[in-house]
Amino acid sequence: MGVPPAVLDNERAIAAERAAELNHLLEYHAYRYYILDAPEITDAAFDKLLVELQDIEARYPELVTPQSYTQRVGGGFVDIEQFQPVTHMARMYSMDDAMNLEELDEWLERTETALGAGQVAYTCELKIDGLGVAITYENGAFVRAATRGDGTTGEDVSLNVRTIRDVPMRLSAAALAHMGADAGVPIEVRGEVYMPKGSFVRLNEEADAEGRDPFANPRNAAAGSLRQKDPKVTAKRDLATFLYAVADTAPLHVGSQHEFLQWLGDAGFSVNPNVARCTTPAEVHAFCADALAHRADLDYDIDGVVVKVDSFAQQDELGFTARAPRWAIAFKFPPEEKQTVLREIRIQVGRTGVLTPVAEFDPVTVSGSTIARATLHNEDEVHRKDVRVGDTIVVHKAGDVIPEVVGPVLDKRPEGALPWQMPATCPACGSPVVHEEGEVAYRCVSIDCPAQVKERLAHWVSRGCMDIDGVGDELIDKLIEAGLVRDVADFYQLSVDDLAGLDTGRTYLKDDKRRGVRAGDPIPVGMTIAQKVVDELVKSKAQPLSRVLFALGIRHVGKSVAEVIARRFLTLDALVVANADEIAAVDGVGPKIAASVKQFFGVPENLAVLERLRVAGLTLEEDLSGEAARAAEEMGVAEELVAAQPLAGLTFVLTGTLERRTRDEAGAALKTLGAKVTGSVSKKTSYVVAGPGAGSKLAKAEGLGVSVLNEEQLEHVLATGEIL
Ligand code: 3BA
Repeated sequence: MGVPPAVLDNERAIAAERAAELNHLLEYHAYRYYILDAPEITDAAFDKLLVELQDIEARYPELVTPQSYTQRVGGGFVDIEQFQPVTHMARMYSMDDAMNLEELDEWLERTETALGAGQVAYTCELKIDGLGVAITYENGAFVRAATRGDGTTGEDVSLNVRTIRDVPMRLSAAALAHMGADAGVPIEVRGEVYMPKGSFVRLNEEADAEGRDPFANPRNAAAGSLRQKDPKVTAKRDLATFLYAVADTAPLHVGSQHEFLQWLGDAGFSVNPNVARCTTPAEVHAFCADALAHRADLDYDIDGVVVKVDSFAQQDELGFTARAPRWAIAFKFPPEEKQTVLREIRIQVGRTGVLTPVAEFDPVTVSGSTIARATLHNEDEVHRKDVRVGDTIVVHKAGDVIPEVVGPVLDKRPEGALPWQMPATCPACGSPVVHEEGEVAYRCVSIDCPAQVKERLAHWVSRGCMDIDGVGDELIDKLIEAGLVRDVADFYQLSVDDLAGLDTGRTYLKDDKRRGVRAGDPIPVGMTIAQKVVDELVKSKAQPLSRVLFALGIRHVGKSVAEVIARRFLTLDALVVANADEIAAVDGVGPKIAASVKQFFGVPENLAVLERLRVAGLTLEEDLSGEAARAAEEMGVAEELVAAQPLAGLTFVLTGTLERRTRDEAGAALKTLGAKVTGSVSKKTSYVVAGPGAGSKLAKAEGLGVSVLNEEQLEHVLATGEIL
């Protein structure tokens, strides 16, 4: 009202210009950080630029493009469908393999004969064990990414690849300048998406803590992450890339593989630094030997070396077979597998009673470390592999990290070796084991199975739980043996006297006349240590409810589930009386978890332990006070409302355009007041917030009779917690 249209146009133009500038800055600083590993600005300064861009795009949604940096945090751009088929610009060939040095030499000889002995230079690259992808740029801007697929057609994974931080959204000006008059020609670069080993280990630890199945190796983890339906999940996975090929080299104006790699690096891509231009077969050999020797030191998996004829002119002379270029060969590393003898399949009883078979074998060195056991996960897995006690087995390290039994060597199977069977009774307590419908796991359901008791106690004190330092596995064994601790509440009755004098499970290594001890004597817990343990126990009483919930070891309640439940209910008392529907309504919790929580609180023994914890002085509350202030400040809602959670149990769906906040911001603000926000309308939806331009969701809400709020009503809800 009252603002002339010309002024608005002008403001919009200024915003557009600033958005473009911010995008360039963000791309540049991301490049400094992720590719060059030499940031020029702090993380906070970077975040500030990103927030400024997000604000502009919130005000002018038409400025959001698929290339915008905001789309990299897993925003999801509506115009691009995920997993649609994509035809590659040119075929993505396979490579011929050389399985050993003889085969590599045969290829080198053939190549030298065809091109002239001593006339060939080779580019040697590490063979990254990731997933092949093709990324397309038009006029220097990212347009799409696809998996390799069958080499002709792959799947559109643009949304997910956009979240990979080392993939540039724009090619550098220098790289485009190098293309000269061809700068406008679309290019399709190719390479591998991989997950660093360290990130793989962390991801699996998380999966473990939350009761999800772990990934077998980094490659599977990368594949699973790349094929996520929700790019926000991919954005949180630490994926990275190495580029090494292109559909058509002509527009790049380079004459060889090493010049091409240089161009890729200049353009802003991540290129593996471990490459060499070799001018003799002997140098190629040396590169392969060196790569093999340093394989374990790299933070990513490699499964060989790719040797390519360097000169494009010479590549053209050799051409292709039906399947692969004649100018390249993949020298595959001999698999790092060893044979050993399976001595025992031991049953491990976890804290929730799950029986896990573990292979115990003669120690062998694989990928630089000695291994002697590997989990066999469950009964199905043992039968699928059909490993039997006494078998000679092949072992390796999945993703170079996790020991794994590959399978038996059938030729070496001793006579009379019997197929393995899950025991009918728990090896720790002798009670019958239960195999629940539709579950792979067998469990011991005895409440006081000593193995479970021990695991539960160890879980309680562990780092992510109550974080009680100084109470290790050995001490827990001794505490159980001495009859001092049977459940977690017993910890809080321990005195310094109880602890001092218990033996630590370790023995003196040397005689010590002054202290009157001899080598081999058990080392007792001293007063200092005993006092420290008691102090740690006292300190742990202040742990928030979320920690306690996780520490209790309720089935399906991992760290993050415990956190969302604690934030919703705030006190143990409120949670104990909540019904399953209320628990299931928490974002990130479902009926299965809710049922498990209710089941736990339905057991009188568990309630008795909780009561004793309360008497011992544990807080059993979640303190969101500091957090409420922070969330309130950030979202522009009242702190009292964040504390009161007036929208708990209500589910909102947002659709159409909002003026005052973006949909994401409005959703986040609703969540701080306790609401659940979902993407699709169903019978369970409490309210649909519809702005102008709302389409099918609004129609569906009306069809289902779900109440619809406009933006003004939404602001009222956020300001007062009440619905008009
Ligand atoms: N170089 C994989 N193919 C590779 C371009 C050719 C090629 C690979 C490579 C065909 C790696 C087959 C799938 C494919 C792009 C076709 C590499 C690696 N070069 N360094 C010779 O590190 N895994 N894979 N990908 N085009």
